[in-house]
Amino acid sequence: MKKLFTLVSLLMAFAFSANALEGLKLVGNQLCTESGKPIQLRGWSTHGAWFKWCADDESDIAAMKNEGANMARIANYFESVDTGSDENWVKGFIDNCAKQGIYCIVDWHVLRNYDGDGSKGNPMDKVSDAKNFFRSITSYVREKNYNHVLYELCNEPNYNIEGDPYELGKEYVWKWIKDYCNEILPIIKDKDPNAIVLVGTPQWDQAVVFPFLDPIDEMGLKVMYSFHYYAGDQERYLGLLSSASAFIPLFVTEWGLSSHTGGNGISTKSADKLMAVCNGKNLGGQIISWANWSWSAQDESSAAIRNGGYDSKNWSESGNYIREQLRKGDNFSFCESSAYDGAQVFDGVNDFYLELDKFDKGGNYNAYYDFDESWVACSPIPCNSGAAGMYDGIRSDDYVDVGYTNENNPEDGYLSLGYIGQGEWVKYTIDVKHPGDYEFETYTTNHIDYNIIAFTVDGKNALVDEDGNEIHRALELQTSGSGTSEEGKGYDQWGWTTPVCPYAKNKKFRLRFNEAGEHKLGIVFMTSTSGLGSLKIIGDPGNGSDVNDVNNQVVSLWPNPSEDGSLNISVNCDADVTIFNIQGVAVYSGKIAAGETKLDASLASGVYYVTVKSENGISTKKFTVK
Ligand code: IDC
Repeated sequence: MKKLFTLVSLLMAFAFSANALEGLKLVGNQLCTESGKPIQLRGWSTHGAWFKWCADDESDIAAMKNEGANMARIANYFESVDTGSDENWVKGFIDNCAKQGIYCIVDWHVLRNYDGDGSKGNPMDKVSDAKNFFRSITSYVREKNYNHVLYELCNEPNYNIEGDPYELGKEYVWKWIKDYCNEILPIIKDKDPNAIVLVGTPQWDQAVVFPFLDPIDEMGLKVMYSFHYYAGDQERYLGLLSSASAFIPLFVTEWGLSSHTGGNGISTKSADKLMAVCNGKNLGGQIISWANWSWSAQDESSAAIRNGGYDSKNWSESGNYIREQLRKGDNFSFCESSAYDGAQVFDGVNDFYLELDKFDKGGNYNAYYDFDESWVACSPIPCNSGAAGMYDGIRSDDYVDVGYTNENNPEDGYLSLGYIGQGEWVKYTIDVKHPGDYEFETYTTNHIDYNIIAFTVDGKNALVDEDGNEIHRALELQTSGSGTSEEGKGYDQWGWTTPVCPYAKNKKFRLRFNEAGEHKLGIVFMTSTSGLGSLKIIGDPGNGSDVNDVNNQVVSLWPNPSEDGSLNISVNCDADVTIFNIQGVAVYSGKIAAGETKLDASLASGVYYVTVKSENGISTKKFTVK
């Protein structure tokens, strides 16, 4: 039977050999084909090499493809639990994927340190083996001129202690990963610089805040970050994927329908939620690729195949669930929400206080992501234990937990967000009258939580530092007053504070609105957070008077559209000019004097924003290059 299948698939491979795969690239955070079309890679991960009988010749890859997969992940375990790293198996697998015309991920399967104290998954422990491995694989890929191979540098770096992803990853694991990337990325850059590179995140690929809180040096490569999910017992992490999607390119390089042990039955409800997030219901509107654990006949619920193998159609429940997902093909659906009670108006001149109870309409997954539709205990990890609609009458059909900052005297305070779990986000429709970068403050308590917060405008990062750069895209809320941060205390002590970045403590941060008009402002909680009373966006009085209005100082911008990438700009005071592309990346910056200036920025065709900053303020205008 297997032979017949092999013959048929070889014939098919021959017939379709003209179907060469397109290379992959990133457009903003979105994985796309070379021609710029968003693509979702879907399929299975292999088990370790000791189960390679399920993934050792071309018929195995053909069987995956036959079920609708366009990608396979090769889990190259490299330590004593199995037969060790098997480079030849990996190379053969790469060849077979090429023949079948599907993409593949080469995964250096960091799991734990078997030689050390048996607990920590520090990728640096085996860095010289990893370097040899990636040198050999990238050389092979280059020699064969392949463009279908993605590299996953380290499966699941971890400290092997259950708990909050931020706290535990903070001290150790992200530093390990950064050091490791500094060793491995140059090897990839040398031999296969156009490949997609997948970088693991702390706490078994769940602490996805680090890449945008404290970014690595990506060395100009196309880097995406891994997230892992086990439906049986890890639903409390799903919001992290949903929220991080607005900030970084993500790839679910491993997920199972089982619990994280690989066993304990399957949880299709939780799996459905992951599929919805991957298919576009996430803050960033990102289409997220995934690989399911596992393509094997291991005797555990996560395995796709039962004894007897796929050619006798002996699929497991997990296998059948994945086959059903694959059969659906592209099945995308994005968040939709609308203003609760008209847009909240920020005139750009006066300080603006966001009314937190007036989040958008549209419900969970659309207007917000709130983990606990019903109460869920999730000890020992701090997460959202609040009841939906904490107070009767306040949006009680929704799950966002709204309370008062002053319970004894509600009039004297704000309606606040509370019981905030990691990965939750809330959207507000806000009408911005003057574009620009604005300072802000938050009304916070004396908290005990980790309090990492981020902001989006229209699903993209909105945080810039005082130099206008988007490097650190998450901040830490500061305690109010001098209160204690002991557990259970300080929740009722509120005050205005300015969030700071723990990795750039002296920098000031601002919220950027590129254009006037209605926008969706997203407030994003990347860790558990004790409470948010209000957000104050500080107005710029300069925006109010005609004399100081920098908008009026831009006499004109022409031609728009520009034909050749150059642009004339006319201002009546000295100013700094920065041009951003549609992804928010600065592509030009310089100083101009009052009067007319021709900017020769040699811009490629596309849509851009030019920001003009002078001592009087800031203004942003949109233009197009043909
Ligand atoms: C598990 C396998 C199991 C094997 C074990 C070896 O399912 O058969 O005995 O590895 O350590 C991961 C890992 C992945 C695990 C999987 C399930 O990346 O190697 O596979 N899992 O426990 N992370 C979370 C879950």
